[in-house]
Amino acid sequence: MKPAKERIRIVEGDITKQETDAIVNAANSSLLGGGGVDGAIHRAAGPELLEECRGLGGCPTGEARITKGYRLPAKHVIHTVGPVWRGGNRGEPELLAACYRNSLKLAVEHGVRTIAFPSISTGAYRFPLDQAARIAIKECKAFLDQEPSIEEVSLVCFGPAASDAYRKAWREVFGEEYREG
Ligand code: AR6
Repeated sequence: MKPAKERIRIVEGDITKQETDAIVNAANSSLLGGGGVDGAIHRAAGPELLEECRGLGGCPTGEARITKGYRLPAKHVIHTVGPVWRGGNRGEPELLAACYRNSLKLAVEHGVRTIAFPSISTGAYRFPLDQAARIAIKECKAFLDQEPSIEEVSLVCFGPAASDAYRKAWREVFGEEYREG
């Protein structure tokens, strides 16, 4: 098994374009669409995605649900609901960590080998980016250390500020610079 640090990538771009087995959506608990990355995923996937989501009956914060990807390059969409930042003392860090863990668990159950995550909760839900990036990398590392079936996790950064924050968090978690490739 390759070490976790060789199976996690930091990429800058649009998650709807990722050609991974699954992409993760930063949804809200209704699972009926919204703005940000959720809006972009629903637009790119087409109306069948909303139809399937209607049948799921929502999703609590910290949990995850899976659907097909429809018109997306990705075969599956894993919808997870991040916490709204309310100052950090309402269980937000643990709930965000649970989003990564539960999404990866669902991915394994569905035979997903490559998966792309957006920076959950760091847009409309206002989770501080530096802390969220650290949680994302730490949780992906811990999961991959225990689970050989996931070949690649892409952490998709929407712009250079997010990409810088993830690189900084990488140094904190792995104790070395992030290297492409
Ligand atoms: N590809 C990758 N990342 C993106 C994209 C994209 N196409 N578009 C935005 N981001 P947000 P949240 C980044 O607000 O904070 C929705 O309305 C963005 O820069 O999408 O979890 C839902 O329905 C940010 O870093 O999600 C919920 O109501 C990150 O994605 C609520 O927003 C997350 O920002 C969820 O809020």
